Formats: sequence, C-alpha cells, structure tokens
Amino acid sequence: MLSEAELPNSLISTTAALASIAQQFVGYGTVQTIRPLGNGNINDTYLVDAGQTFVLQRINTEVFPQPHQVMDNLCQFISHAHQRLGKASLARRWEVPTVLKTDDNQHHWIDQQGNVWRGLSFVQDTTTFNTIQNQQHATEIGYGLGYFHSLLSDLPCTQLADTLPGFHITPNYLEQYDAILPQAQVRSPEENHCCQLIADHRRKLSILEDAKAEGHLPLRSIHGDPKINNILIDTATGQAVSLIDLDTVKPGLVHYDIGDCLRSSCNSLGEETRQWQAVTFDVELCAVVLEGYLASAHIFLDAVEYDYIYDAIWLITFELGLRFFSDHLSGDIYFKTQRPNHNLERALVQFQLAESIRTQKQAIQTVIDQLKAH
Ligand code: GN1
Ligand code: MG
Repeated sequence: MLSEAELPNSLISTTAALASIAQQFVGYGTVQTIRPLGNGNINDTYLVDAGQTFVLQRINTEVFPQPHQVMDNLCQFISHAHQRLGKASLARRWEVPTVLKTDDNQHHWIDQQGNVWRGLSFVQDTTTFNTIQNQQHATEIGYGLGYFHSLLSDLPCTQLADTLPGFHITPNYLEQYDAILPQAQVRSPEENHCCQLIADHRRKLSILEDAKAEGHLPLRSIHGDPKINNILIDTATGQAVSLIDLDTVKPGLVHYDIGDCLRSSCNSLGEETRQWQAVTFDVELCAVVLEGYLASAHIFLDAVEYDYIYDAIWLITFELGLRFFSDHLSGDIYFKTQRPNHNLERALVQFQLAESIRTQKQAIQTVIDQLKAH
C-alpha cells in the first residue's frame, strides 16, 4: 500500500483533508494510509488503511443530486441480501459490502465544502479486471451477475427510489443529443462518423422502452452498472464473490444489466482502448458469460425476457457510445476524462462494438436461442 511519500504530488496536498474525512468512519482507529482505488468515471474512490481497510467514496452529487436516496437504496439492498444469504446454503463464497457508520451514527459525512462521503467495507482477497482473462473468468462474470440478480429478484423494485431518473432510458439520451448538436461544433471525421451512426440507427433506440411500456418486460431491481470491473474475483479461487459500485441499484430492466455486462466483457481490447477501429464483439465469450449468467437467472427470468437479450446487447452498447459522444460535445461535464478527446475516443469504441454486434446478430441470436432451449 502506498504511504504518503509515495502518493503522486497532486494528491499530497489533499491527503490531510482526506485523512480527516476518513477519520469520521473509523471510530477510535487511526488513519494510516490512503490511496486512490479503481478507475470509476463518476465518484472519487480511495482505499483507507486504519488498522482495518475500508473504501472511502465521495458521491458525485452532480450525477446523484439526492445522495440520501442512494444511501437508502444501498442500505435496503444490503439488508435484503444479508437476509437472503443468511437463509441460503450457498456452497461458495459470496459477499455483500456493508456501510460504515460515522461517529454520530450516520451513513454518510458531509464536509465543509458540502461534499458527501461514505465508507464501505472492503472485500478482501479479491481483484478486478478490465478484460476477460480466460474461460473461467468469463463464466464467473456471468455467474456473478446472475447470482446478484437472483438476490435482488425478491426485493420489490417499488421499494427502491429512482436515484438517477432517465438512466438507461435510451430515447432520453437521444433527446439530449438532439438538443446539444445544434450548438456543438462537429468538425473532425471521427465526430462526423459518430453523427452518421446516430442518424443511421436513431429509429431503433426505443426498443426496450417500447417493450416496457407495452407491458412485455417487467421492472425489476437491478444493479445498473455491472461492467466487468465491478465484479470482484477471489484471488485464490478465481470465483466471482461480489458486485460493487451499488449507486445505481434501483428499478430497471434486467436487460440494461445484461447488455452492460456483455458489452464490457466481450470486448477484448477493453473500453479504454485507443485502437477503436480494431474493436470487435467476441461471440464465443458472449456464449460463456451468458451461460454463467443463466445458471442462476433461468429461475426468475420470464420467457419473453430472453427475446430482448440481443436487442439489449446492441442497445446498451450503442447507448454508452451516445452518452460518451454527447458528453464530448458538451465539453466533458459528466464522465471524468484524462485527456482531450477522451470521451470521443470512448464513444468511437462503443459505436464500433455496437457495429460488430449488429453484423453478428445471427450468431448472437443462435447462442441465445440455444441457451433458452437448454
Ligand atoms: C460510469 O463510474 P463508473 O465507471 O462505474 C457510468 C456507467 C457507464 C460507465 C462506463 C452513474 O460508471 O453508466 O457504463 O461509467 N455510471 C453512471 O465506464 O453514469
Ligand atoms: Mg458506477
């Protein structure tokens, strides 16, 4: 673990402030080291060593303007999952992070600048990856999401607040893009390429919302962001043991989650690659991940829900391309960036992946049909 002396310069000035925030969550313990954790695009996340190790996060209140609701949903999920795990006789490790209370028994701490902080337990002896490492990893990514969904399957989504209205409602992202475009200066060939793809596919973007509105697809409690690196893998066994990043546990379609999990795991170059033209969707990996998912999910999934899995894989991929591109056109106000045109590069990756999915529709549908018949 990094000591203060090893932290990058930019972080040293903030370390004292961070330590005093972290101290709110450790009772009589003393904060020893703090270091950045993970590569989230929204919240700021740190790993704190204070005798025991825990995760400290600043909730991005630009994205989540009602952090109390985020914490309420999180606590509901955690207590529901702990109840379920208490009753189950699962013959393998599965963990649900817990929320740390502050000294005055709160779920969060608000600092002098109004930033909202929380502490979460750290799931030990685990690791995450940005791309699939091997066949077992692919199975476990699917299994992890399926088991997480099965834990949520009897938590009525009506009990959860909608902490991020419009999240994964693809037609809303299109509306936002349409509103931004006239003011944006689209110049480069890459930007024109993105605009062209959106023009070509815009009529297909309401497929899941239409199915929901027509009553074909049920609202359920979902994760919202189950990308590959939010699924923790046990370092010893290689098994999935937890899903993290629980801010978007809220009502939605399981399809948003299935699409997000598959788009992030079946792209062997990863979503941060700069070689966007080389990006492809790996159908064989998709088969393995989906099989792992359905091992638990077949119990609660309705027959009609299988019929929209292909659409979800394409749509959630395309949607993320649209979200990154709109943010690029807006001046990078939503997703954190590390360099100019970062969100444009990310958009190009997702759009290329969506094209690869579209051109392999038949093969992907065959995989889904075979698994459904199984
Ligand atoms: C954001 O913060 P992070 O990286 O877990 C985003 C997801 C995107 C993801 C793409 C609340 O999640 O929807 O799929 O970036 N989360 C939110 O990497 O917008
Ligand atoms: Mg997230």
